[in-house]
This record gives sequence, structure tokens and C-alpha cells, in this order.
Amino acid sequence: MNKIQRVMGILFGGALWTATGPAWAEWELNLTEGVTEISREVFDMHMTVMWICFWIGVIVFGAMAISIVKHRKSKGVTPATFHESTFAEILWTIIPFVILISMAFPAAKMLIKMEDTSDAEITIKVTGHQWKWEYEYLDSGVKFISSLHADSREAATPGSGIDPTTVDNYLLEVDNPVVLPTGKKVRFLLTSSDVIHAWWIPAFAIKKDAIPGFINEMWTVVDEEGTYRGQCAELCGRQHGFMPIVVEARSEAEYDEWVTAQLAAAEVAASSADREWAMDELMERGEKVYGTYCAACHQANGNGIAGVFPALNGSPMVLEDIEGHINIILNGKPGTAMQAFAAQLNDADIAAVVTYERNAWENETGEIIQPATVKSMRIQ
Ligand code: HEC
Ligand SMILES: [Cu+2]
Repeated sequence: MNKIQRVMGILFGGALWTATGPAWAEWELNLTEGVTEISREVFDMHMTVMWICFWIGVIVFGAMAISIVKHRKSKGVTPATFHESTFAEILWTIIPFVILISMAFPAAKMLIKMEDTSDAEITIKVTGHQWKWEYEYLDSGVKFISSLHADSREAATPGSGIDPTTVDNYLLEVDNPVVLPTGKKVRFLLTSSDVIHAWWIPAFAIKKDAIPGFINEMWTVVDEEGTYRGQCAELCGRQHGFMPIVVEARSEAEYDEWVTAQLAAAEVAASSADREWAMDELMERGEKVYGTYCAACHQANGNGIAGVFPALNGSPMVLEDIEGHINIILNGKPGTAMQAFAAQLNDADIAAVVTYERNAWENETGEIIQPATVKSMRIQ
């Protein structure tokens, strides 16, 4: 921020200072500059245009004020009576034209630059789901789902008794952040599995819709290491405000380490169906999976929301029909909000959540579902 911007901020901010109390230190009216070349260019463009508008305002209203005060009737001024001035008309056509072109030219140049996804070093496919994001690193094969952090989810649950102001980054924290290396051009391919979402990180100055059936592209190069937060920016249903985005920019070496660790973890998960799991293990994991993926609709207490999301507590399917139960989780129920989880959850996750649902609340079936059973039911 330069001096003038700071002074303007203080002038405007001062009026609201008393009202905002201790928050005044964070008070900032202007856009932030962000951490990418594009975000800084966007900021500069914004400042240029704002100052042009500012001076037009000063000149126009200044001229008005001067004529009102100096040429008023009570001073005995008689109005000029001339009609049609070619000179004035040419002038007030040319001046705005020059101003507009001088703004449109750099703006168009910047838009073209923002759309240029060529020569990207890393490509990440981002898929919006109600209400979480899925990331697939197309070069390395890393793939994961990023959901609202459990602390935020808990505090957001009515009746939890937790004060959201005590939760760090409330509604802006996820379980699995996107990790990017600094200084590399990253291309994002955006799409959605259900409704329109939008992927937005203000500090990068990138934001685009994720539309079912379409692929949108955008790119960024993050200069500084750090954690950057954003949100879904397209009203996408009941939990639109509960699908934040967190990006961690790290050094290239740390990024490589992270990729290796992710791939190793995926391998372990993939082999989950090769062994017998114990009840405790499945219940513990199942509770987590349920809280992250299912509780938004079926509720933490399993009672659902009458008329919208069915209760799983006491549901005949959950109590009796094992195949139906696994099947609806794997494949969803087309035409309803019950989506297919086959691609989002691995065999152990699904076995765990099925075991959990069959033994949580008042569902005391005592049944254990093994990951191998889930594996055998996947449509190959
Ligand atoms: C976006 C909301 C939503 C989410 C998230 C969701 N469900 Fe559902 N679920 C539904 C709806 C709606 C139905 C009812 C479908 C129908 O009309 O039969 C349903 C039905 C079910 C049923 C059948 C219940 C019965 O008695 O017929 C089971 C079992 C189930 N869901 C399990 C899960 C599990 C496990 C998860 C998490 C992995 C999950 N659901 C996540 C909305 C959701
Ligand atoms: Cu969304």
C-alpha cells in the first residue's frame, strides 16, 4: 500500500472506528495485493482505474461547484445563450473515448494473459461435489477429497454448545489441503459432479465456475510459501458455506516429499481389502467417515431430517439389507441427493461407515462388514 491509499483508508476507516472497536487494526477498505503476479496486476489495474474515476469526479463536481457558486443568479450573472458548439461536442466525445481506450487496452491484455494456461508444469483436476472438493494431480496421480475440518463442522452443528469464535479459521479450514510448489505454473481443470460450484482463492486472484459436464481452465504461480484460504463462490445448496478451499504453497523439495507420502498412503489404502478388520478399527474409522461425508444430510445422530434426508437410525435397510446398504453407498440413488461414493471412498472407508451405521445409535446389529465384501460389490 502506498501513502495515499493508507491515508484514504484512515479517513474512511476513522468514521467507523468507534463502531468496530478492537477490530479496527484489521480494517482495510482496499483490495489486497495477493501473492501472484496476476493478483498484483489486478490490484494495479484496479488502482489505476480508481484514480482515473477519482479525478474525473473531482474535475466534474469541481466545475459544477465553481459554476454554482461563482455564477449564481443572485450575483447578477446572466446566462449565455449560445447553442451548439462543435468544438465542445468534439471535445466531450474525444476525451471519454481516449480515457476508455486507455483503460480497455491494458485490461484486455491482462484478461488474455489470465486465460493463457499454456506451458503449465502441474495440472490438477478439481471437481466440486455437494459439499466438498476433489483434487486429482494428473501428473503424479495423487488424488484426495478435501472436506470441511471436523472442528468447524462440530461447532456448526446446532446444539453442539461450541462457540464458533473459539475455532481457528472457522469454516475456512479443511481436512486435506491442496499442496502446491512455489514458483511453478499450475493449471487447474475445473468441473463438477452435481451443481455449479466455483473455485476461488482471493490471494491468487483466480476464480472460476466448476460446471457439470464442462471443463474450465485457469492457472496460477504462487510466489510465497504460506497457507491461502478461499471458498466455493457459487451458491450451491444448503452447505455452500461449508466447502472451503485451503492451499498450502511449499518449497519444491517439500512438495516432492508430500507427493511421495500421498502415493504411499494411497497404496496402503488400496490394500485395505486384503486383510480382516476388527470391529473397533472399523467403528473408529466409520465414525470419522460418517462425520465427514454423511452427517451433513443424515445428521450426527442418524435421525436425518424428516421429509428430506432419511433416518439411518432404525432404517429397515440399515438393519436388515446389507447388500442394499452397501449398494446405495457405492452407487447412490440417481435423481436424489444420495450420491455415489464409489469414487470418493475406498473399500475400507465404505466397510467402516457401513459397520458404523449398523452399530451406532440404536442400531445394535453386531454385524461387521469387511472391506473385501465392499470390494467384491464394486462394479468393475
Ligand atoms: C447430500 C445429502 C446426502 C449425503 C451427503 C448422504 N446421503 Fe445418504 N441419502 C440421502 C438421501 C436424500 C437419501 C434417500 C434416497 C431415496 O430417495 O431413497 C439417502 C439414503 C441413504 C440410505 C438408504 C436409507 C434407507 O433407509 O433407505 C443410506 C443407507 C445412506 N443414504 C447412507 C449414506 C452414507 C453412508 C453416506 C455417507 C457416505 C450418505 N448417505 C451421504 C442424502 C444424502
Ligand atoms: Cu459449492
